[in-house]
Amino acid sequence: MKKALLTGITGQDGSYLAEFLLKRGYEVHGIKRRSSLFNTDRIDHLYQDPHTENRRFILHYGDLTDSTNLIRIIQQVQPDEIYNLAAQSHVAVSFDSPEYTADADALGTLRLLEGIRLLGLEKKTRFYQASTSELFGKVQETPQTEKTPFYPRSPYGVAKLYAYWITVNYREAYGIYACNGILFNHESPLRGETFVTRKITRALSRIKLGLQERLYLGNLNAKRDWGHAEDYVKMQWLMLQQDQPEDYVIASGKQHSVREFVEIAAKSLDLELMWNGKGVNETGRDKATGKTIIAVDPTYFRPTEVDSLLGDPSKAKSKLGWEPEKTFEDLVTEMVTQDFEGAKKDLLCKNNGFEIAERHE
Ligand code: NDP
Ligand code: GDR
Repeated sequence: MKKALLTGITGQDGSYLAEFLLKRGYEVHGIKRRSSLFNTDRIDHLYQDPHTENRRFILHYGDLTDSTNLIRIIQQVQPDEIYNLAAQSHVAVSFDSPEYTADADALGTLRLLEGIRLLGLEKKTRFYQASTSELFGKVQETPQTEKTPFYPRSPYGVAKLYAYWITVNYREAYGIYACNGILFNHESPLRGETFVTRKITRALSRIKLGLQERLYLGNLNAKRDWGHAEDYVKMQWLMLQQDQPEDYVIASGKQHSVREFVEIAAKSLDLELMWNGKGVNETGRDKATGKTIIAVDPTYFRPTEVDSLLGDPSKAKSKLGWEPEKTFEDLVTEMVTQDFEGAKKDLLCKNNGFEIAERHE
């Protein structure tokens, strides 16, 4: 039985990948951080009681900023594959916490690779690094391929640049089977609530049911290449199953703006929109038309923005057989459907006298 060790198992990709690997018969080990509240919502359906015999889903406390702890876990697990999915993954937050982002995202990757080397696992343990389209940043050519030069535009992007190159370096220097998946934005109903897609589907669902007044966003003109996380984690696994370790762009090859995402999500909820909030009354709807207001709040602008990303997944198509199963429209529908169901539950609680927490950024 193969053993996989996942950092970031409590995140969006960690949850999908853990499920995927369990279905393929792996013993899955995950590193979770200690937190004052439960942080395992996304993987609770996979949980196996520690007293279960032959359990194949095992969690370890750990943190990417703590090398001795990482080394101890790798030593204990002796994994065939490590997937480094953990990161301070929010680009805007990286401007507020640049040093922590560098520690976790850049040095965290080094700590894992050093762990493999120090424990003499160079020939046994394969390593996947969650690299990102944010490496392209201020894009030098469109669409972006594995050969497009990097120009990161945030402390997050710069930290991930280090992680990208240290992965390449350990592959070349020590012969470790190590790969970078340069993944473009991928979303799902499990996406964190403060990333723009989930923020939109959640807010519009709540507006539809009268639980929220309006939606404040930043740059509506930013364009992204959005895919579905469930499709993308399969590629993370496939990258580690090849004869030779290589780096791959994973993208849908299609692009939409934030504004378009709002429009499509609103349409699926049958909501009429009005942009910019001019002439609004206090309910967040335009006085004259009653339409839902989307207002721009400069708080959400980034000091340096990545305006436009579009990936070319040709290499992954030809070498890994990349063929995503879900379209952009499937993605939006799935996210809206789930968030609308969540909003309906909140409304039910509210109507029956239970308080529901207002959760915003
Ligand atoms: P999430 O933000 O959903 O998950 C991040 C995970 O990392 C969480 O499990 C989080 O734990 C954990 N984590 C954060 N900091 C630390 C730390 N210091 N030590 C240990 N664990 C930590 O990210 P995604 O699942 O969306 O993304 C997975 C990876 O892929 C990330 O590295 C991201 O940067 C990268 N990526 C993501 C893309 C996307 O579009 N989703 C595209 C390209 C790359 P906790 O739950 O406790 O917060
Ligand atoms: P991104 O994702 O920065 O591409 O990083 P995010 O969804 O945060 O932003 C996408 C674009 O939308 C614009 N935007 C807003 N973004 C947020 N979060 N909130 C807003 O209110 C808002 N309004 C407009 C942003 O300016 C940006 O242009 C994600 C993360 O998952 C990274 O970890 C990953 O590496 C990259 O995708 C690929």
